Amino acid sequence: MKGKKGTIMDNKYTPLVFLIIVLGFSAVVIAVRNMPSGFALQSQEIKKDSSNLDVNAVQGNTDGIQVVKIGLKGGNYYPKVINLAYGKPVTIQNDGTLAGCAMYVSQPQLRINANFEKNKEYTFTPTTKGTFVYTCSMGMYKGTMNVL
Ligand SMILES: [Cu+2]
Repeated sequence: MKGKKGTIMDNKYTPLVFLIIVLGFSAVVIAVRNMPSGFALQSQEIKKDSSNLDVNAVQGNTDGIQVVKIGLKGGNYYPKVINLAYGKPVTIQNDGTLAGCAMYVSQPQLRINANFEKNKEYTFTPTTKGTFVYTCSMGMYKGTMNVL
């Protein structure tokens, strides 16, 4: 007389059913979170076609200032790699394709904290040599700066 058999079955399997639901939900969350990296991989393949443009860098050099235009292409900043001379001022400009959080360019080691929503350009002087990944405010768009 421990109640209906069905109720006992329910009690026994309820945690299992709950676990399956949680695992299923987790799988969906993981799949969605991996989507941006899928796009990034895709964009890297596209960029192979124009690989010499990727390692571009300074588009202008006026009055000793290195002028670099950056934008968004295939889910990351473009050009993919920017080579900069150490100790000389750099002016970063928006090529017109920056949007949303990509307007906020950040690189703590180089003390870059640009806001292209508010300003047309951003000037800084690289005083640390090395390779630095810069990102948007959320860390989702990426680009590389080499200070040589
Ligand atoms: Cu972002």
